[in-house]
Amino acid sequence: MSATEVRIRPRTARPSTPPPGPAGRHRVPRLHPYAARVLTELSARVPWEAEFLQAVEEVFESVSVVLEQSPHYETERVLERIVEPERVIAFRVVWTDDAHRINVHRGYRVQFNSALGPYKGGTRFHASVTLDSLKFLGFEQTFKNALTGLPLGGGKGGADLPARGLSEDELMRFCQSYMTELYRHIGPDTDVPAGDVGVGTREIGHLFGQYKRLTRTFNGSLTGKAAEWGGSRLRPEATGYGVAYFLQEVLRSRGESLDGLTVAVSGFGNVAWGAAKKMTEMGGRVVTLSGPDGFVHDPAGVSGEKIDYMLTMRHSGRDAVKDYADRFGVDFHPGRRPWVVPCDVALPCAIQNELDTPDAEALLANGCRYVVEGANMPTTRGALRVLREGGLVFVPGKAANAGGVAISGLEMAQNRACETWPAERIDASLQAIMTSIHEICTGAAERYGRSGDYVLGANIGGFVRVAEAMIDQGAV
Ligand code: 2IT
Repeated sequence: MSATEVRIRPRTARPSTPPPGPAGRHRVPRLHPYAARVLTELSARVPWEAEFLQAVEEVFESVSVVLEQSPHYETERVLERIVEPERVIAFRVVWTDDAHRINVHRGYRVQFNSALGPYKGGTRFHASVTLDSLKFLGFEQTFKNALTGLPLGGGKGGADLPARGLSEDELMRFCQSYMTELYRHIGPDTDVPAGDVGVGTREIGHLFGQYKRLTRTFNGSLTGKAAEWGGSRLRPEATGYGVAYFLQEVLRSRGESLDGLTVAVSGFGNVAWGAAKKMTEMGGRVVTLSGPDGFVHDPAGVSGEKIDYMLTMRHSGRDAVKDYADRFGVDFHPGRRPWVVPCDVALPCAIQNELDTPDAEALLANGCRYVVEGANMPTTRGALRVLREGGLVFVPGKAANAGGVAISGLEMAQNRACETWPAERIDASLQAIMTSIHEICTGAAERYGRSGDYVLGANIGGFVRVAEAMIDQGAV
């Protein structure tokens, strides 16, 4: 199929009543007056933090039904407290490149909420990193971590580094400089960073090496370490596998399975890789991958050596998927996103706000039945509304992609116990955790009369656990 042959029906072709989805249509709930007031105050205080406000509004909408029945949250001023990070660390990251030029970047760590445990969350090295994006990510992380049931608070960090394109040496110097500031703020009982976009096992290695040198301690202050020296088996696979396990639960609850389903995936990084691997194993057919340069359409399915090639692309330092098309002789669609390709399941696994309203309309028009967020908040507010009201099943990232941080939690446990657990044990725990998150989501949605609404279920499930712990711990 060539670029022009990708079947996309024009937007006007969308039936006036979308085909009935298995989930039923979900109205976006109205804000409770208390939530509306706190959101208005927050918007006035940080009007430029668009992504953070987007994440807060979505959670506030979902928990509005809880606020109605539990007035103590207002008396305890839980919303005012929960949107305020406990601590924000911002610092300069200076490093010298291979041409001996001095480079300056901005590094951050947002220690968002420690009600349930030490701050825990990834480190993102990407040009898009700002305090705003890290606040949204730290906020989301707090509820995601709560859903895992593990003792993990929420945090996020990173730097505005276009990580791809740096030489190996430059990357190492950058990591060392970043850690030279950060080391005094983290620790196994304080804050435990991991990887995220632009930070994988290699970067965690450089960060850990510098941490160890500065503190003279070998401990579990970082997760995502190589399995040979303190990392957990299956940590690299965990986020993507977790997405696949969650999808399996969703399908199972509707009497379906992945076998024979067509899946459109965006991104080609860690989450897309793990998800493609596990979903292919489960009988699904992954027909797209994408990068900032466009998307590839592989109707035969991304499987076998093609999945391994995703790792090669990642390590090449080129932020592009065209190489895949060249190598495997499939179509490349420059500058476009994969949501125009007909699929049963759409899996945005790249970056925030990568799926917008026209994309959502295209998915519905093409008969997509499930959208599962592998990335954090990849769906815009407008797209979310279209998808939820359009009757397909929508699973938010804080539920679907929690497998990564869950296995980070198990890495912390292994580090504390000085143990290395076998892959089978980790995989079984991952499956159990994803099943439990699915139960929490469906249970909470049902309790509030919104059966099948995973957005509502995930937000309420995470929020209540954090809020109750905050109340128990007093006004801090
Ligand atoms: O978004 C995420 O959940 C992560 N980047 C993983 C965080 C972690 O601490 O493993």
